[in-house]
Amino acid sequence: MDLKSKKILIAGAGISGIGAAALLGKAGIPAAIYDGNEALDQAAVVAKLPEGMEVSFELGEFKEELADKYDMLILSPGISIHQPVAQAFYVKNKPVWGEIELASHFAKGKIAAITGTNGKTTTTALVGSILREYYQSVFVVGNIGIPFTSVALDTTEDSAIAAEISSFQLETTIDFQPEVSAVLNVTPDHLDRHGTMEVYADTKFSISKKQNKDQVIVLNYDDPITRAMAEKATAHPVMFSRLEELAEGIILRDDTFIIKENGKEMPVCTTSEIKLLGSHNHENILAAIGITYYMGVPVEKIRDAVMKFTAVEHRIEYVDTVDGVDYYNDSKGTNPDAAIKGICAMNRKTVLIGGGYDKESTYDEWIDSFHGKVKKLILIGQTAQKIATCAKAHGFTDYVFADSLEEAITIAYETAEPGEAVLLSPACASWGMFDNYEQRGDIFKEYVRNLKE
Ligand code: UMA
Repeated sequence: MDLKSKKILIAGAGISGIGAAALLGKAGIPAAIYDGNEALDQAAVVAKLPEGMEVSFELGEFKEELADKYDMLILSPGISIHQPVAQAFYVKNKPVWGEIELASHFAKGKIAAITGTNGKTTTTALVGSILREYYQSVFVVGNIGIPFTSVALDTTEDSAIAAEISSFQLETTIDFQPEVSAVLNVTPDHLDRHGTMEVYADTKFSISKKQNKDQVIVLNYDDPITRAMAEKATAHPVMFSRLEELAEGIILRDDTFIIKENGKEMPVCTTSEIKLLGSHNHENILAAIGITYYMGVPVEKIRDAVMKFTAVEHRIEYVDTVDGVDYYNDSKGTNPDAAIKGICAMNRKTVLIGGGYDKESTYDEWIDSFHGKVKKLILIGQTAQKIATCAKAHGFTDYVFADSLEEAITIAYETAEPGEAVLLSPACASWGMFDNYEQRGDIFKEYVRNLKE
């Protein structure tokens, strides 16, 4: 499709929308930006766009006429395909693309695309590090916070791209065709947006919908939902397992990560040689080994990169020790399943800060994972009461409410004793109190450091 002849409307003036506008600007294509925020700082948006770019704004409540005025829509991931802005274009049979579709229209090189409920940021960052051991030109993009559109024009035929892709972004992919895709796991998340687990899992699987049999989809054998995807896949499925001795695939046998292919075994490294903690990270490593091996990286290069790799920011990240108490930032624990991994990684009594935006999750398994390890639960945000009710039903009553993250940290500081830990691992999204989980994690870290002053 020739975009130059199209009148394009971009919906959402956040990281993704600005990335899309900048890409169009660099490609010499004018664009208009729609945002629901009437008070949007237009000058701040223009300052982030290429100099002299032709851009106009449509702000406030969406008007149907805009779908007549424009030929196609580029939708930010935070806006669902069911919202009026997207529906207005769909009913007129006008194309609706997202960041990933737009970027891949311009990008060259090989793409490794990673999705899953949990572990996708760590796995994508690790995949990027491994690719850098072998490829000269590597880009790490997507839901990880760097829009794919921002680098699409810098890629060449020799580039390798590691893209973290959320279910929101997968709603608007059409011809996107990665060389290697991966679905790490699927557990309940974002059900307020996708409605049912079936729709959510299908959206995740659509990462592979345009792949052919010469391309690869890496899947988690230990997760029944992703295991079943192998049967429907048009790409060649490669399984990884932390628990089973598979005949083919990527496995963890005792303490060794092994690639098994065509009856051949290739050991990569052992758990004692790596810096990442926790069994969930062993799964991320298995996936990253599979993804990069099928992106053509030699085993010894994979080994070197895996051994060097350390944790990513906001994921069970050690912040500081204050008066003998260790503080950990797990702001990336945005759903109960991710937050369970945060608790499991703690090896002592922990004061836990949880709660946030309501994604209609259930918290039963998260509460059950406390196992006498959680000394006190400090609840913030929209879900505080819902979590408290659930905790009570599971016999856990050591909870208190706080009006802000700052107040929660003060309570945690007063509660935790030397040798114990304080963990921010909310089991909820940050929205409503913060712009995103990064901001929540950064503010947590700032408050913790202030405790020392
Ligand atoms: N807006 C509207 N109407 C709406 C919703 C939003 O006009 O109904 C406008 C807002 O006023 C704002 C803009 O849209 O100006 C925000 O757009 P956005 O919510 O799509 O956020 P971006 O800043 O563009 O960041 C997005 C992703 N955010 C979401 O999916 C919510 C970022 O993922 C991603 O890093 C970035 O694009 C680059 O790809 C964040 C995220 O929370 C990390 N992801 C979810 C997750 O990981 O669970 C999916």
